[in-house]
Amino acid sequence: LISILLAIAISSPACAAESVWKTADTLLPMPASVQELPGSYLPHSTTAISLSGPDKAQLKELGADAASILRDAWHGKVILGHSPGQADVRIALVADAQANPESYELQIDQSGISLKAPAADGLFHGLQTLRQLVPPDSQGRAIPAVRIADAPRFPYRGLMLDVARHMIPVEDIKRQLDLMARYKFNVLHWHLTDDQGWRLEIKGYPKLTTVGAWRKETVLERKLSPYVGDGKPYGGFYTQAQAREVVEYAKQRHITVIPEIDMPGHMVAALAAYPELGCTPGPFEVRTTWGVADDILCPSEATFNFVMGVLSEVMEVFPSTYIHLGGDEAPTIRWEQSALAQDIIRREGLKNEHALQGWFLRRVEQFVTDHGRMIIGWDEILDGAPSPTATVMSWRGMAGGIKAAQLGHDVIMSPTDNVYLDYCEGKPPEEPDCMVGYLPLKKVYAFEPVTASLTPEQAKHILGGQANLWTEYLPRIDQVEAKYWPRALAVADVLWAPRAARDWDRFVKRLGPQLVALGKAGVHYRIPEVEGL
Ligand code: TNX
Repeated sequence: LISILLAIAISSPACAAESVWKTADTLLPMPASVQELPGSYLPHSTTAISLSGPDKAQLKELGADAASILRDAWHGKVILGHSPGQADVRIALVADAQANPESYELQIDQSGISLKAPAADGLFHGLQTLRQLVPPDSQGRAIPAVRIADAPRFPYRGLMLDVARHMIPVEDIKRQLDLMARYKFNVLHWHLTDDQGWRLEIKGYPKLTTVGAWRKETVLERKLSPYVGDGKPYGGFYTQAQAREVVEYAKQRHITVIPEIDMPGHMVAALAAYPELGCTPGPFEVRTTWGVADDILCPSEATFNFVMGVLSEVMEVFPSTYIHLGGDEAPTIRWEQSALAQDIIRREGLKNEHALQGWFLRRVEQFVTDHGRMIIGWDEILDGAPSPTATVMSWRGMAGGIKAAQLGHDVIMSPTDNVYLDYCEGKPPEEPDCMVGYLPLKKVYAFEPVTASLTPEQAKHILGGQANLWTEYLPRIDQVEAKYWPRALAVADVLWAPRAARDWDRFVKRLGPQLVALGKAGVHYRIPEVEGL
């Protein structure tokens, strides 16, 4: 009986459906549409690639990417520059001003592989999908024929990395960029400054890195208290040349690096270097404890000059449309006590210190927009009447983002509840190196940037989402990687795949091959405690 049932199963249409899932179940993020075709493609010992389209320089880069994917997979010879008629792999840029530049179509059939897109972004994403269909060392294996038509659900798909609390070497950042690209993230939000360290060289303000990049002790504290230091100094910074290198490396992977210079709070490292920027005389020390500091920038003309000087250099290094100005967790106590701050409040007819923070940020925003850029701020900026052109990053849950979208701001959703990857993945206290809060993989996968409380018009303001990694408890790169991976894969899927494709069990299935891939790449990922994996 069993063999009869098996025979029926193999020859029945259900079996065809099964192989659709086979292809789709290897892909992450899930494409917008995956359609099974009859047959398969068996690679030859030599693979010829054709490249067609207007932008030769871009095509050359993409051709090199394709060749490296196919060599890793099949270990055969790969030749670039054939005519499409003779090629096994046909890559084409087909300009279409109406189409989403990140979209692509990938078809595999007996005749080979064809990938086309309206822009280089789409071709690049298509190659990442191809990499998953032809994983490393899969020589001799036929690829089931399939047609994939794909485009992201959201245009902004980000990961944030905090290098202020712990310095992360350039090589390790590059490695995260490699992984991000594979899963179609397109933004790295680089948190470069905080109370515990200033990490970017600023030529006009050298003390930011001679003084502000170094703290007295390596911090060993387990939680917010009690504090334990080991007595050894800790620090480091990126030269502008290194930062440019990261920007360029990201660009080659179709990722934009958005720098954050957090102000007016989270600025104690800068105050340690230039105490005259504070409301009290100081001296200040680069902090060796975590949490929120009372000392913030004073809204003086000296501070504006400083901020403009810093941002001028930042904008030279980072070509991103957006510059992140922070704006989170700025206690008002110093401004309440400051004659200078109170004078501005009176002069400008402001209601209180929150309104003063709004005034401060609007003035800085003006400087940024005068340079043709736009700003992002954490959701606290809503307390100070931000200009409508400011994009709001909602971290204290979704409420700030919802309110911002209702007010007409663009929004990036980044709520602690779902996407704070510094929170514990294991049940506390099993994990020593995490922030309080329990965030297992399934809860990350439940992240939904668009809520029912938004009208379709308001929902258009939700540009996407971002997962944040604060590094208070993560001095080593293996710890950083274990916090990102694989939970960032859930974020990647949520932000790329159509809403209707959300399915936990199938996600778990699709995760399997990706964990194998992460393992092969030597990533220190954390094995999630998930049933059915
Ligand atoms: C809040 S999220 C912060 C960070 C901390 C983080 C820890 C945000 C804008 N500010 O300074 O590192 O919590 O989870």
